[in-house]
Amino acid sequence: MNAQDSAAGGSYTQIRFTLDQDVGVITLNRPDRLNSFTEVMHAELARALDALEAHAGLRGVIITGAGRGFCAGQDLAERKPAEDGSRRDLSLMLEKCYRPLIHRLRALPVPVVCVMNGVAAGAGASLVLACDVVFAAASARFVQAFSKIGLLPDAGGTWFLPRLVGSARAMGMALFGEALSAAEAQAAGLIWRVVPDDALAATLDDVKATLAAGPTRAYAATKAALQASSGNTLAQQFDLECQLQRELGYTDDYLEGMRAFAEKRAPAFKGT
Ligand code: T3D
Repeated sequence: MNAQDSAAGGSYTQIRFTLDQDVGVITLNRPDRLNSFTEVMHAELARALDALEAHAGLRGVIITGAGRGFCAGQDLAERKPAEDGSRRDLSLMLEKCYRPLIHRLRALPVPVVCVMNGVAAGAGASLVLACDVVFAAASARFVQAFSKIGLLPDAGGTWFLPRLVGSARAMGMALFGEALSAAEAQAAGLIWRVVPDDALAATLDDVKATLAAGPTRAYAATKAALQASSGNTLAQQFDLECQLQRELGYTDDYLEGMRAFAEKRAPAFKGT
């Protein structure tokens, strides 16, 4: 194991994981299966998350996919019907793998940015929606594939979808499972920005540089406040804003931001 492997929590076979400039980049890496989730991939994602959570000074995380797909959800080869017709308890994998993955990403105190290179289906679509910001290639598409195999959206899908697009659109997407283009996803409020396919790699580099140089504590507070808002009254949210802004007012980055403004220069944030 080399030094970089060690920082990144060892070596990986179904994801690629790098951690440099205090930004983690996770690339789902089973391109011939459209990066669908296996138990091995979940275990590797859990290990990458261990490394991210342990990394002091972490400033952001980016998730993307190798090849033409982002993630086609659960690997259906792991769900081949048994010869004897016996059934399986699908909640087991949700509890063991999907629940911790989604919750850990949401709880990271840094922005988690999805750079969506291709199709996202089933739990792969839920993974996209669990990210804080999504940049999608113009050719990427979303498929709520669950109804096609007799299931409901899971991995948090029924929680994210109506909050992002409203219940009418969420219901249509979930029931009919039609593909949504990146442009349609943006118009519906599912994602932040669509970029030309040939600009996606540069977008990833830009996002990485932005996160590495960003006001990390302000990002963390923004993430916490926006996540809390859907369960809060306006008064509770105001209280939270006061508490978080009080804390940010004492940070080095706020002082630097004020100095940079007065000196008419770009701020050099340190994330502290
Ligand atoms: O534990 C539990 O089971 C509960 C949790 C469930 C969570 C879930 O995610 S359930 C939903 C699972 N996902 C799906 O149902 C999506 C299945 N895939 C598709 O509908 C389509 O492949 C896509 C819409 C994603 C993409 O279509 P397209 O035409 O661009 O590609 P393709 O030709 O269908 O797929 C390319 C290859 O990837 C193909 O293999 P081949 O023919 O080249 O050998 C295909 O079989 C494979 N592939 C695609 N999705 C999966 C997959 N292999 C395994 N698992 C997949 N999910």
